[in-house]
Amino acid sequence: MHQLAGIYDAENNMIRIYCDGKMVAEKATGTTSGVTESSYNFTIGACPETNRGSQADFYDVRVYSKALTATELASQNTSSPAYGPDSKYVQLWLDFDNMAEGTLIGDINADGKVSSADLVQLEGYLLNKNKFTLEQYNAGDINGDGSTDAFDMVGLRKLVIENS
Ligand SMILES: [Ca+2]
Ligand SMILES: [Ca+2]
Repeated sequence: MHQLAGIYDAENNMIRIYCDGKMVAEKATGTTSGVTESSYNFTIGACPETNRGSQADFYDVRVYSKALTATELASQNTSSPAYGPDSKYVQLWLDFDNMAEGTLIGDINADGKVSSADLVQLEGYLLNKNKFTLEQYNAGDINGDGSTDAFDMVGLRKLVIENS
C-alpha cells in the first residue's frame, strides 16, 4: 500500500508529487495566476479525457484545501492525522474500506447496473417526487461530495452514457 500525493503550493507556485512521504518530483508552475482547470469533474482512478482506467485498488482518497507540508502529509498517513475528516482543510475524505459492500455509484435502483432507470430515480428525487433510502442517497452522490443534488445529475448522465 502506498500513499501518493500531489501538492499544489500556490504561495510558491510549485507542484510536488510525494510517494510514501518522499518527494519524487517537483516543478514550478511557471505562472503566478494559479493552475488552470479542466471541464471534467474531479476523478480518481480514471481519466475522463482519455477514458483510461487504473488497475490499482484505492483505500482512501482525500482532498485538502491546504498545501500540506511533508510533515503534515506524513501525519495524514497515520492513525492520528493532523487533519481529521472534520478539519476545515478537508474537502473530501473517502474511506473505501468503510463503504457498504457492493454499492455501485449511480445504481440508485440497485439492479446492478447504471442505466437511464437510475436517472429517472434521481430526477424524481430532485423534484421531490420520491424519497431515497440512505443507500440510494449514497449511490446518487456521483461526485462524492457528500450530498446528492443537481450536480450529480450531470455526472449520472455521463455514467449512463459510458455504461450504455
Ligand atoms: Ca440501476
Ligand atoms: Ca454530490
